[in-house]
Amino acid sequence: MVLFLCSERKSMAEKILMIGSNGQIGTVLSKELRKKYGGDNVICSDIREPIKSADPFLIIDVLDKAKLQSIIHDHSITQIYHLAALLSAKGEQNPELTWKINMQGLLNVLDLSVQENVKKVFFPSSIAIYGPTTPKINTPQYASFQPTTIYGISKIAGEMWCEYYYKRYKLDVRSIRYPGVIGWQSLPEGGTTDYAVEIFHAALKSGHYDCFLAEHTALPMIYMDDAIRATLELMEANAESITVRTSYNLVGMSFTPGEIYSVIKNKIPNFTIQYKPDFRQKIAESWTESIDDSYARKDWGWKPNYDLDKMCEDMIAHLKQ
Ligand code: AKB
Repeated sequence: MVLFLCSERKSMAEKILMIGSNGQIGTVLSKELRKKYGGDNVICSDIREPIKSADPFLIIDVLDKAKLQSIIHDHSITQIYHLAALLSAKGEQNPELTWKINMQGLLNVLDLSVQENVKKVFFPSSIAIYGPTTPKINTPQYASFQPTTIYGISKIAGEMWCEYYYKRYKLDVRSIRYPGVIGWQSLPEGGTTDYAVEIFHAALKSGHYDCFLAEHTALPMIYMDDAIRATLELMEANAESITVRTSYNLVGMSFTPGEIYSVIKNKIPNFTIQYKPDFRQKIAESWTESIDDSYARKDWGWKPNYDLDKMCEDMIAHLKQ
């Protein structure tokens, strides 16, 4: 009877919980979800209050399982977007804490989703799962993945847990391996691909950028608009069309710091750059340069809209405003 009421209630309206909504992707994705499902139906949450308030908002530490359970239960949550994680560069400064937040946090979400009858879960994976044994060009969906960072290790393990929960408990978990995400709306924090956002702010503010990666280091990237659209398209796809239950390869473009610098310089002629690679260079070198995302294209119709030129134009136009 209780189960019946529960599933009946959940078929009436979506109630979404986003965990880690203050981050680079969460800030933008939560707004899009609110447009789609209605403001009151998307509960944002993080361990700190956001800079700009976004009601309804709750303080949640994903490691506090009891509190998380009562929130999922009391709000009759039907979908969870679990975005809370420490990224590649910051993760290396505290591997134990990174493992705890990234891994235990995900396990709490998966476990409670089964217990509380949550219909769908989104888990962001990353290009950080790739490593020195992974083919660097056109990286296939299935290959050898031996990541070198604790962030990458937590993401590949997380992917396996998602597939396990899908197979064992029929939990509808969906996931994307995000490349570096570039957007004007929010700032990334603690990642290796952060340079590709910082460079725009520096170009417009001071006209100079000290780049922490070397000039010729190519990495896969995606513009925020494409990343958000991909996430929503994946979450709305028919469950039968999803053939990958670990995480989908996905890419918008690939470029080096030298290449993005010259596109920006075309638009801001006095812009200068100096390459000062630090510990993040080694992380970037362990990742791949370009990605084969044909599974995402075939299964749910993925197609990026932005290449390097179009992205730079849009970024500069928005940041100038
Ligand atoms: C990072 O650089 O750590 C992230 C990522 C690629 O997941 N942006």
